[in-house]
Amino acid sequence: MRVFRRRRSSVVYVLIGCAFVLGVIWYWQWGADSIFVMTDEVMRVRVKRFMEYQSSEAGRSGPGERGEPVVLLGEEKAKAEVLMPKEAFNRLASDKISLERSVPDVRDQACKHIVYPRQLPTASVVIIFHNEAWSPLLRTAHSVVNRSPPQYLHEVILLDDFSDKDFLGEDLRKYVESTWPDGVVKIVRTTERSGLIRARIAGAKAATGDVLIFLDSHCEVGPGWVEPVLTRIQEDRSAVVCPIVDYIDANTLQYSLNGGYQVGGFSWSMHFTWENVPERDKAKRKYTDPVRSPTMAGGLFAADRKYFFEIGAYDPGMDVWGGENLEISFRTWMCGGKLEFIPCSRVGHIFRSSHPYTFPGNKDTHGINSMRLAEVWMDEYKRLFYTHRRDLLGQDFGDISERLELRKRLNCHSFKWFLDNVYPEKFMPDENVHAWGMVRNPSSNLCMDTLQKDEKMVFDMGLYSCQNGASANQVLSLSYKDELRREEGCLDSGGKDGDKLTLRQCNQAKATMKWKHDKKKNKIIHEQSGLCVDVNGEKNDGHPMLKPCKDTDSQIWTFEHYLD
Ligand code: UD2
Ligand code: MN
Repeated sequence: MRVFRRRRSSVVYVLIGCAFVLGVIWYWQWGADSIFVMTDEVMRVRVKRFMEYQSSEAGRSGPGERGEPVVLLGEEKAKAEVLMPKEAFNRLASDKISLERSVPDVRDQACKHIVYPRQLPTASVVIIFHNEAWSPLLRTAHSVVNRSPPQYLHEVILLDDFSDKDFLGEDLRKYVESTWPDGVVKIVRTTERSGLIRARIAGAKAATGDVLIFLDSHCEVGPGWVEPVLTRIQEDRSAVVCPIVDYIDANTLQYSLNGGYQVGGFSWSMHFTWENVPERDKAKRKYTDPVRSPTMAGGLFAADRKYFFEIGAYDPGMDVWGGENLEISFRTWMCGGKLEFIPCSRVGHIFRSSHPYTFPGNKDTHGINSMRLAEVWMDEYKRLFYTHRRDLLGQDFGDISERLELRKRLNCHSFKWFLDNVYPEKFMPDENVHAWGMVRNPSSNLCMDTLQKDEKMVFDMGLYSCQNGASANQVLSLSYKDELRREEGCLDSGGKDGDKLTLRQCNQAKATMKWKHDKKKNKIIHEQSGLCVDVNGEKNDGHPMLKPCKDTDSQIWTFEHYLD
């Protein structure tokens, strides 16, 4: 028995040895050559195709070329209007435009003169989609292939998150295989609806290039978009970087420049916001330099592939949509990385007013995902999130133990560190203020209330029965700068008898936005005019207004909390 086993194993060794020797001979004779000839040939074809597109781009003609708007008329217009609410963008207009249309070069002049290194890491562009329409999806893929030099484009991964539209099955496969026979564009499919967060993780796992670049499935990249991104990550592998997001109009598909010079912030209700670049960052840099940003919008960004996984990829416990953008932002900063916008890299995105897909179980995934984010990363500041989302208190947000372990393992900073060091401009409604909470007129038991108006708009502050701290609409702060404010909006007034209190973007230079209040007299005085805030007989849904100061109950106001 033993003899037999020994004899069998020696036969195996001899066979392995022979196979190895034959392998070496084959590789030496033909292998190396044939491998290199193959890749050279593929690259040659790709470079040729790229050059052809580049040289023909300026001369292209047809609807929507150079990013121009497509305006439908008559019957087509009527048909488009019926489709719009369902698809949340004008598919008929989009279908009229070539999948390879040209877009305007909206970069700053200075960007065009930068010489980037010849040797750069390669990119895997991951485009996730669920039931995306045909033309925006393929226009995204074509724009990436046509405008990324082939030596830097390792692959484009179309990550299908379990779409159930027929044309995204076989038709898509055939189109991709016949259009890009070299395999540069690949389709990877999830086997269940994963939501955009887990879909991105799946895409990242399938990728093999040096750098991951994520895009939504309705984008068009601009000329020279990829080189500045790869250059920055080559310089610093801990930089997670975002292109500037230009606008593609959902109705006309017009590509237009995002002229704002802005970075990302957030609201305490855990929504992404755009903020002007702080003066301190403007002063020490050229326009073309990367600009640091506290947060990212979410869809369009790049990271070193290995680094992306080292700092925890995404929270796989997050569903469908929302919250992941602030989670990756806070985590990147708190765990030793940095987040930046690259002004010379531009990518257009179709901004849609609603989601053209379902949310399984009709769950508020933004709310629940944000709970996970707040519980793992925001320490005591999660209170400010729950002030806005009291409805979520007590809801099940699943198991977060692995994310807490990740935070420990990476030895990440506290959220306070993030606020102090990365986002010192962020206003905290209940810290470093004289008073905050409900602003109440005791005799009427009415409180100042936003009446749920959209705080990005300008509107008059309202009055509503006090909700005993249960309504985020009634939280106001009296800041050290004598503002009466919400997160971003401050109360302003013309200063005449009967004027209402208008909430608009805070502006410290405006004297009409300064208010005085002292605990003893309990009046709120408009500094510039010397008039007092008065309930003036208004009821629920009414408005407080300015009146000459006098000794009356309707001018008494108390804050819920006083801090000094
Ligand atoms: C923004 C981001 C988006 C994401 C989201 C917050 C930009 C330009 N877009 O919303 O990327 O960060 O904020 O979560 O910053 N998708 C799936 N599976 C799903 C649902 C969506 O694959 O279950 C795909 C979808 O087809 C699209 C992408 O995820 O390509 C983002 O979805 P969106 O375009 O509806 O999100 P958007 O732009 O409103
Ligand atoms: Mn999108």
